Formats: sequence, structure tokens, C-alpha cells
Amino acid sequence: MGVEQIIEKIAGIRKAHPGNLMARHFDGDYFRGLDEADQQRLLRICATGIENPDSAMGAYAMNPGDYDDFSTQLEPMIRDFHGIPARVKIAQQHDWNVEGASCDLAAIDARLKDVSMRVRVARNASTFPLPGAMSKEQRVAFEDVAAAAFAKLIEDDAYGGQYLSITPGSPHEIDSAEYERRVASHQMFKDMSADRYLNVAGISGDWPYGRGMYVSADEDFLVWVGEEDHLRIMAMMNGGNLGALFNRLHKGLEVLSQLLPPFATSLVYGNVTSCPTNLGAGMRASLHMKLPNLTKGGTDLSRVTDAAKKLGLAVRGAGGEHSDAGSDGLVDVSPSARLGVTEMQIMQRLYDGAAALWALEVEG
Ligand code: DAR
Repeated sequence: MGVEQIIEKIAGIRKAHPGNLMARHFDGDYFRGLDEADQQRLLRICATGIENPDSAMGAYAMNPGDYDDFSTQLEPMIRDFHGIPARVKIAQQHDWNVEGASCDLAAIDARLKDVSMRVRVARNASTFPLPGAMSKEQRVAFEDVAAAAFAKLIEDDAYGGQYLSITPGSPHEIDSAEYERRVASHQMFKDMSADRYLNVAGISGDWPYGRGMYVSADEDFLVWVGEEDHLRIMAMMNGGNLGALFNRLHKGLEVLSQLLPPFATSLVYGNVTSCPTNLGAGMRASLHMKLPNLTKGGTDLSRVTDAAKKLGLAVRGAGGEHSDAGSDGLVDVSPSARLGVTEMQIMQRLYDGAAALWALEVEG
């Protein structure tokens, strides 16, 4: 397809799918001015949003440098998603100090003392392409780097555990029954080759090679290898103390980062991630809340989604992205913005948002 045809196709997507941020901000004159090699690079970044017009962001970076190399195209999309006006300088800060913050969910309501809580950060090694541009050999080579780090982490009293690979022939390979059991328990990620957005971007390529998960002995600290980013490092607990959850993750992240190559970072965007929606803190913090009144028994998410958006929160089914709510109204609630907010601010936004949604739920 020629340059003009591409520009025309994206203009059509912009009209039909105004929520597609790549199409909304695609700059045809900028694209025309690129040399052919850079045009091809940018099209690879935008391919997911062109082939999947219903995309929300519609782009995935292929290399950490893409955010600087194509900032004319990518920065407006990033600012739009994260709600950062053009006049505001983007400079990601980090603050994990949750001391003194409100983080006890039971203080909102005793019925919130035992909810499923999860917080994860995305990290990519600076020494490899991002997942969308990795070869099969690079995916397995990175998994070997991660497995070597886990071999040391296993010795740590607080984070010791085991690495489970789904790479055929890996010394850590688990069988399909174990894989399915780990997916069912929400510990392991689903077959990525079923995700059309990731398929077009190349992020699910060579499935299942180079994929696996580390899990601590008490199963509250996990690391996904080879999902949408090189690593998804997470803490997950049932309970009501968000501070304990964040501290569990933060300490584990600090221990693990000493065992790995340097992470890809940007002076502007902080932690560099495949998806622009994850830039900055690279953090997704979420709660599973039962909101049967707000969701009409899980049949209608419109009211809870509108209320959550006003609180800076996103709502999805408890089964992960693109899943439905439970019949008991079980939904996954998480702060949307990850760039220009610190880790502690994300936690506080989750806590305050949960309190506000719960107030709407109980008032009926
Ligand atoms: N399908 C992508 C998802 C964007 C946000 N979620 C991620 N990165 N897992 C889209 O652009 O709609």
C-alpha cells in the first residue's frame, strides 16, 4: 500500500473509530516527511491500530528508542491517554513510600477486608528489542537471562520460589495441565496468540517460546516472562491492606533488579514499555470488587464505568482485559493514568476510588 493510501486508510479509521488514539493523532504530513525506513518502522508501531480499528491506543513500541525517535507521532497519543496537557512538561517521578497513606480497605467498610488485590509493574531489559520486535532466539535468550536471575532469587528468604517455563524443551518446562491450573488461578497469563491486538504487533510471536512465570513459595510474588513486556513483576494478595501489597512488590522489585540487566528507561517517560498506556510507573494496581447494584448483577457495566472514569479509574471484567463482569458484579477496578503519577499516588487513587465506588454501591 502506498503512502497516500495508508494516510487515507487511517483517516477513515479516525472517522469510524474516534477512540483509536493512533488514528486520532496520526500526522500525515509528518509521515510523508519520513524516509522509507522510518516510514516502515512507524507503520510497524501503528500496525495494531490499523488492523484493529477498535483499538484504544492502537500502537506498541518495538524498541525503547521508538518513543524518542517518533515523539512527533507518539507524544500526542501519550498525552491524550494519560490526560497530560501539551503545556505540562512530562517528567516521571517515583515514590513508593506508602507510610502515612490511607490504605486499609476495611476502614472503608468491613466487607472490604478480604478482597483480591494485585499490583504489577512492567519492565523491559535495555539489552533486547521490545517483545514486538524479538526473534524466537531473542525471546529464548531473554528467558535464559531471567531464569539465571531467578536461580539466585530462589535463595532469598523472603522471595524464594520456583521458575515455571512453557518453552518446549526448557529445563524448567511444565506440562499443559500445570499451565492450565496456573492460568485458572490467575497466576499465569493466557495464550497470547488468541489476542488479535498482540498478534498484529508481533508481541505474541513464537508462542509459547520464551514464556514462563516465577512464583514465590507463598505465591504472593510473581514474575511473568515474555508477556506484553519482557517482565511483569507483581504482588497479589487477598486482604485489605494495600500498603502491605505495595511493599511486598517494591522490595521484591529491588531485589530482582539487582540480578538483571539494566531496565529500559527514558528521561521523559520513566519506565519504557511496549504499550504507551503503561509508560511512567509502568504500574497497574487493581482490586476485584463485588458491585452487584452498580453493575446490575454484572449485566451492565455502563454506570460503573462512567462513575469510575470520573475517579480516574478503569473497569474491566475480573478475568482480565476484554473479559465480562461476574454474575455477582465482580469487576476489576484500577487507576488509568500511569505516567506523571508516582507509585504512591496510584495506590492512593485506587484506595480513594474504591471508597467512592463502594459508597455508590451501598446507596444502590
Ligand atoms: N488492545 C490495545 C490495548 C491497550 C491497553 N492494554 C494493554 N496494553 N494491555 C489497544 O490499543 O486497544
